[in-house]
Amino acid sequence: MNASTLATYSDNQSTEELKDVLMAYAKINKNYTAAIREVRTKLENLDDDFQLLHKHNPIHHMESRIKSPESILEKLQRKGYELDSKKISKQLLDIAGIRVICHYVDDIYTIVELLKKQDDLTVIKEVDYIKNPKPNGYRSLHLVVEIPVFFVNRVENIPVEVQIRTMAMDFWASLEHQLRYKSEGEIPKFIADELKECSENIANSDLQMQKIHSFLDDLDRFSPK
Ligand code: 0O2
Repeated sequence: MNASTLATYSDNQSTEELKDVLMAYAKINKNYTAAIREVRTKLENLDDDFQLLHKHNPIHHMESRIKSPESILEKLQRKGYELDSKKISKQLLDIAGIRVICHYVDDIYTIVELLKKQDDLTVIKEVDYIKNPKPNGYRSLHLVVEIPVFFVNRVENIPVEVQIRTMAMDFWASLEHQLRYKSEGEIPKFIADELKECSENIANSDLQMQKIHSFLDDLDRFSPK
């Protein structure tokens, strides 16, 4: 927690309350880090096994993060939720996040299907921004999965948001994010229009690349060993 967040808190709360908030975040950080580890391991195992069976890694790379205290507080406020560490895991489903960057669009749906087959993992939310892109052009597939994490004397079901997208979609999203951050939320219209056009070009290129890759697969399958 940074100095300004602490300052906002310390203005309004007693030392005891402040200590509680810090303890709650330390616990959140530890528990959600454990949940990320579990889901990452599942994804790594799937990627390795897929490579062995199909000579292709669906996953290019992964990134993960725990939501910062500022971001947690901002979202709680925006959604009108009170700060209660016991309710937080039901209210905010994206405290733990993993971003899975795939080579091809088909890889995204392969990963989703393989995750859904794992019976210790429950998909509690699925939003397909690839089939239904956001109006600004954002494309990605979002899942929230709940994973049981075994601690010393208890098991906790912890939600983890998994964002799955191609490298091209990721490239677009990071540029759009930077622009939004730099322009404090309001991207000028002419840039927003260009971004939208880029998103459509990228979607077409992703499909073309997918087609070429499938052709490569066919060549491999039919070429004499
Ligand atoms: P961060 O830093 O990535 O954690 P919400 O909008 O959060 O109230 P919901 O339904 O969880 O509610 O949102 P959504 O839109 O399904 O997914 C939220 C996350 O998806 C965002 O997290 C981004 O990571 C990503 N995302 C969604 N829309 C866009 C977009 O238009 N551009 C980019 N670049 N990313 C997007 P956070 O919370 O914004 O932040």
